[in-house]
Amino acid sequence: MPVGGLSPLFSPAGSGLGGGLGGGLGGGRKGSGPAAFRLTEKFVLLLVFSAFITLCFGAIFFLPDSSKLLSGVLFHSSPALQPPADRKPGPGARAEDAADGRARRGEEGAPGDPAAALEDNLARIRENHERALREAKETLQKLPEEIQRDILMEKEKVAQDQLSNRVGFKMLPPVDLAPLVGAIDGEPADAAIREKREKIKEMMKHAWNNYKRYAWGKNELKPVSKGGHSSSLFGNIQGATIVDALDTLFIMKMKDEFEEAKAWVDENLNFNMNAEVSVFEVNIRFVGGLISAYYLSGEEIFRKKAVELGVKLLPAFHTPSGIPWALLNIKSGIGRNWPWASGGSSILAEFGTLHLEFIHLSYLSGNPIFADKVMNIRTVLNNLEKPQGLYPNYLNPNSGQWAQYHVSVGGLGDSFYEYLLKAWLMSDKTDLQAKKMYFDAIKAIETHLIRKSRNGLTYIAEWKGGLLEHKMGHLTCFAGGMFALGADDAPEGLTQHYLQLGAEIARTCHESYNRTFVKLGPEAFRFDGGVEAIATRQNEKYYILRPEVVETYMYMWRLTHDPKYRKWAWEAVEALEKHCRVKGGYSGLRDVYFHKESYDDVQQSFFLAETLKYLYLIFSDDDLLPLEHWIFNTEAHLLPVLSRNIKKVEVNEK
Ligand code: DMJ
Repeated sequence: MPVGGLSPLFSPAGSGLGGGLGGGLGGGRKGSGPAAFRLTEKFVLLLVFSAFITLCFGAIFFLPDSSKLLSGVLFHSSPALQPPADRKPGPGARAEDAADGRARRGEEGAPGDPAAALEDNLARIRENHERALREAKETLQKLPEEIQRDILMEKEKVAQDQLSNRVGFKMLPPVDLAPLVGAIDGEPADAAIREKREKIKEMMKHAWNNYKRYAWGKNELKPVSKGGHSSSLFGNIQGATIVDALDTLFIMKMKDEFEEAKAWVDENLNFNMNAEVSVFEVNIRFVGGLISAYYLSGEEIFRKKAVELGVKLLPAFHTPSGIPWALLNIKSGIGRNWPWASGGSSILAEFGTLHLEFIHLSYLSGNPIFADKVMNIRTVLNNLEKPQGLYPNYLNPNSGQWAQYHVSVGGLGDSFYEYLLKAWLMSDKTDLQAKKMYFDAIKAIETHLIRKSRNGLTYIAEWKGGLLEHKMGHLTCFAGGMFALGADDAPEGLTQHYLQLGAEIARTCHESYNRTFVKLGPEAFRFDGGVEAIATRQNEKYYILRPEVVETYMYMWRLTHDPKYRKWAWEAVEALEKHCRVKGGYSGLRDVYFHKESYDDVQQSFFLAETLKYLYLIFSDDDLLPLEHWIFNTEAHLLPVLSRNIKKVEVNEK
């Protein structure tokens, strides 16, 4: 490979250089008489000549302190010659040899001995020469693309270091925090609704207080065994529940709790560790949670931590295509993909769910690097050929090509589509590329994946190389809200159609809840083998406090005000209270069809970030977090729409 790689570099340039010099020299000799050299002699002469030139230049340029050498060698002026032990050797094995030599001489001869100094300097010339040759050889063995990538990585490292320093030295740009529209209140006039809203706040208190009591500072709570729960998704980063809960605490006006969470972030949230994390999870929960808390409260500490973490995530993008790795060691900057992912691929729902947070990181740091990264992902995806207009879930970051043709609006694909729509909305409807990609994608999804069951339930199946698996995940249920949220801007007069589609998905997902014993839905439900909206496999019957169904109810409520969505949301509240609430918090269930609760003993952080927040909003007035002003990231964290009139941020260099 290196040989093949070198030939395009060398052939045209090599022949050009050889021809030019040879012709020039030869021509000169010819004119001087019959003693003209033969071609081989010319070549040998040329080689000797260039070796000599290289040696001379090497002596001048590669010697760390050539002035000392010159003064020592040419003028025998001892003051310039320091005792050998004072000098620093260059890198590499030869440097150690030279240092050894110097040390030995230091023992033998007196400091300032000119002969020793000369020998020392020559050793250094040799050593630097060899290093330069080694590096040149290594570079020449690389493919042109690799060389280009190395240069880019170097440049980026410098940019990242500068950015880290800026964060460290509190040099982030001033941000124009436009007046926050509807960040609190939304108290309903109707007393019965108010009471329901209060009940949800009480649930948040129960979840928070128990986390605080039994798992403070850990990622999540084990509500049955009453201890901390750690997921490998966050490596050693701690405090997922605290960061995920911040904005929910804020909008529920749980001020004391918000303050204690802020103090914990300030004193304990630490990213300087040797930890391998999921780039996606850390982004949606930590970066998203911190940015959201910053916008709501205006507290600088949240912005600082968000940018600091964003910088840590940047090495994940060091792949040939710029499609990031799924997993990253935030200390070493080494990334890799999930071992189970088809052909070492990155996952669509993971690398496609960074856009919103990274656009805000650029805004909040005054540095375009974050936006550049996600815009490159966009470009790669936009340029790729899509089978039937669909986006497969697996993409190889080395080749920049799709791997396995598996398409899903649930796990592995879901939030990529959500982020296309929300990128368009968050840009104040200026990101037309995102809009087009979103509407093209959902058109293809409708054609190839959306089906109706025999009894009229609309569902979204999964597509595997052209064949449908008639299964829908709990995760897929978010799509009802997504279709409805985008409906207003739908092309070809399809607004009503997409609103209707959202309503149908909401109904199907409600059915998946209603057909269980506990009235909370399973992880996945099927439409085959004579069943509709029911889980048939034991390993798909669990419920882990996920939000997607109530998320869709929230959007449908806001966009239609059909009271059935409040009714369905309340059913979910009652079911959570009856089956998931335990003394030590809220727990997921292993089987939603089983008459006796079997707890999974995890209070997921997204229960506080998402499930309880969406429920609270359903029982609030619409002026709490109006949808025209706020975008919910996929973890329900709040990102303000970046108004097209927003002042450009200046980097404060002082
Ligand atoms: C959350 O972390 C996010 O909603 C994500 O998009 C999907 N999975 C969980 C909740 O189910």
